[in-house]
Amino acid sequence: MAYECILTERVGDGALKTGLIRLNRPKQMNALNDQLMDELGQALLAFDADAGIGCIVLTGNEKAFAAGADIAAMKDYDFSHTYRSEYISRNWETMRRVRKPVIAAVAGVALGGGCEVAMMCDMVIAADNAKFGQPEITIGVVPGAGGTQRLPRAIGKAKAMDMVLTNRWINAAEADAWGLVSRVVPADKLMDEALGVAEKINGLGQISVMAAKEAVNRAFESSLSDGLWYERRLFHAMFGTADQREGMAAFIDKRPAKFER
Ligand code: CO8
Repeated sequence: MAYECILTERVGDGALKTGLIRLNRPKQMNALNDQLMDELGQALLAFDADAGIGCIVLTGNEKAFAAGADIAAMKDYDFSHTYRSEYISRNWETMRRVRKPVIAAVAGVALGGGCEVAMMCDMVIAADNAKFGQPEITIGVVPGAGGTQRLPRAIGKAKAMDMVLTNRWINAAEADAWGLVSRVVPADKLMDEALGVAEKINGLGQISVMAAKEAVNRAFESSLSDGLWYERRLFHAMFGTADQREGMAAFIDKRPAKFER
């Protein structure tokens, strides 16, 4: 499939590959317009449905993961248009449907919708030059794709309010300390690290990987007792898989496991 605003490729040497998606509007700092978000949604769903792909890595370029929603495109929208067309949810919710792990590799700015897209991913790996912010308040709006909801869950109310109300940007070290990102690495090692993490996950049992992602995400959608019940049911279900038998037998036999492919 030919895309105009993103680049895609399959990466890796193992039986399961990584689906790599690069946001590719460099002149606009990867500002997110409808076409880009439509293409991103299509690419995510295509990799998710591809039995040869274990993990997806989403990245930008060295200056920008994404500088937010495309302001030039949305400046003339009115309430009627945004409401009727369900601006944002038409193509911004796709990430939630992806069952395989999605890793954001963030260098440069992740602002507004860019920060929100990173937060939709399952893990965020940041280059040491990464900057995160929610500047919507400075252009007369509020975050619209999860900034007021996922940010406080990630870093707590006090820090989230600071970022959302004052347009405070944080650097990679702060994002790491505050729990917004999983790891920080030197900028020139970003893709090696993200693809290495993906490759590690690709080597595991796919059913348990998808179930683990589902269970962690459930923690944000349910009470503790419901979440614990859900986790326990998934744990029990794993005993119906060949990967459970192989994984445990391999441990006992002191050999690498050969999971189903
Ligand atoms: N939209 C459109 N164009 C952009 C955007 C953007 N968000 N960000 C940068 N650009 C363009 C600039 O207009 C400029 O274009 P040109 O060369 O034609 O003038 C080019 O990218 C380079 O930008 P700068 O010259 O400004 O480069 P600097 O290095 O000086 O600054 C910054 C880079 C810091 C990223 C700066 O451009 C900036 O502050 N950008 C805007 C950041 C912002 O406010 N983002 C939030 C947008 S609102 C949002 O994301 C709401 C999300 C809600 C949910 C989703 C709804 C769809």
